[in-house]
Amino acid sequence: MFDSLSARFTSAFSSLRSRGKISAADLDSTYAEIKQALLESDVALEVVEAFIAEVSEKSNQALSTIQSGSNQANAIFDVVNSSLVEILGGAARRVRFSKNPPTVIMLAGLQGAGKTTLAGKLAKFYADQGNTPLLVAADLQRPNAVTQLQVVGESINVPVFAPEPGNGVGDPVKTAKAGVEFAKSKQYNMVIVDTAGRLGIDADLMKEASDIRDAVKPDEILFVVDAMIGQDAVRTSQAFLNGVGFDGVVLTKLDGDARGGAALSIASLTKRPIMFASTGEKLSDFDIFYPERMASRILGMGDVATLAEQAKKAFDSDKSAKLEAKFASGEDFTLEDFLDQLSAMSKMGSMSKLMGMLPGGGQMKQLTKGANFDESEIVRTKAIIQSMTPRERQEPKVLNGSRRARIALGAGLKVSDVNNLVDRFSAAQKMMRQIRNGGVPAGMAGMGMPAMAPKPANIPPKKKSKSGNPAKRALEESQ
Ligand SMILES: Nc1nc2c(ncn2[C@@H]2O[C@H](COP(=O)(O)OP(=O)(O)OP(=O)(O)O)[C@@H](O)[C@H]2O)c(=O)[nH]1
Ligand SMILES: [Mg+2]
Repeated sequence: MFDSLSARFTSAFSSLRSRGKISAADLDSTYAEIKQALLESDVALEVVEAFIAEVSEKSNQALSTIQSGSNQANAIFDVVNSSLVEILGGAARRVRFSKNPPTVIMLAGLQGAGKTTLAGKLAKFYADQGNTPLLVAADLQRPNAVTQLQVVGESINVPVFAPEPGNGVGDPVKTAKAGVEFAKSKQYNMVIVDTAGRLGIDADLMKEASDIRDAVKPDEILFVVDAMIGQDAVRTSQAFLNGVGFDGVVLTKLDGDARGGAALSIASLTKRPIMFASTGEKLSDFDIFYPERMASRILGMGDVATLAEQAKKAFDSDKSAKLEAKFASGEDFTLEDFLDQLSAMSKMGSMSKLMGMLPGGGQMKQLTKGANFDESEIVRTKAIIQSMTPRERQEPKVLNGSRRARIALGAGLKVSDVNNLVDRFSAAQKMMRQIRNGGVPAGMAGMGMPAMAPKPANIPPKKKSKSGNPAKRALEESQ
């Protein structure tokens, strides 16, 4: 998302920063470049024009008091940044909880936009904060829509209210109303109503959605929209705004290759804030939408705030503190610690997702397009460590030939893969000892990242098992 837009902004500003004093012609060419970049990202023309007009007016004001070229470029950058934040909806708004629970959230949007997935994500997000959500299946259009929501609900332990045979089957309005009544009687504090999607702007389905709205009087109607929608964003969001009305927008599939124009157009045209962002198929691929963070990403400054939050979530703080204490006390970093770190890293997401959050990451991603960040190397490394006994993880030196053969078999890999890992791990461990002892490690060998560490030649295990007795050996290896 936004990679090419971000690369264009970065290049426009780096050429502006390289000028001495900024002339009117420099400004014009910068605006032209920004305009072109936004249009190519599918931002609606009227939004682009309003944006450029605002930026040029504010820049002129800012420049009237600044003399030096680099300060001028920075002032324009600040103006563009704040205008981007503004068209993305300004300060993020949160769901308004009703004074009389349950708080009712209704989802509306085109077919396949991601409503049912979002229903699960919202339920999980709010349940994790101590709320008691109930999911209501008011999509009775597709035969398996109810089952889909039930599967989602089960996976997060959130109950789903669905019509029972003979009880208002086929009537989504009655189902939605009964669902809210049920939530009231059972004291759920939140109801999330999933509705049927529509292929295009379908009058019947639009009426169904507005009937559901009138029946359940939602506190929030969220318009769920696929970020890939491109230029159709304007027409579709206007149709939903007129047909059903909505209080906030949820952008889905932000993990895809969409050019991102929808994000910039919708909030600006409908004057409704983007409240949440959906970034993958997993129920945890979801976050509050922060306009400042998105603007920062578009401008090539990355999203370090989200990265830090994800790291905090992924790395168990107790474990991290223990590891730090262990390191300080002179104890060795073990394969068990390494496994913890690898698991936390995989929880943070794919390398390309993480790179997109680093300053300049968008550009890096463009430059390294197609480069193979070997995510499967992490999976293989985890499989090897997981096939080890606790003792082997603590004391890799016990790893003789037969243990290595057993581990390779358990992980479904070759003995040379196990050898490789153990060798690289030993190199990393040695380097950490050198750092701790104030020495300068020889090179950065074995940074702990198996995919990045240089591979030493495969050394076959030298020693045979200590014990020739198979029973004794099995006992030895079970430790
Ligand atoms: N990559 C990605 N896929 C998503 C995201 N959200 C939903 N999907 C996928 O998009 C497809 C459609 O999602 P649904 O949640 O069923 O969409 P819906 O709006 O309920 O569709 P209808 O019920 O047919 O109107 C599914 O395959 C989801 O897994 C997202 O943020 N990223
Ligand atoms: Mg659905």
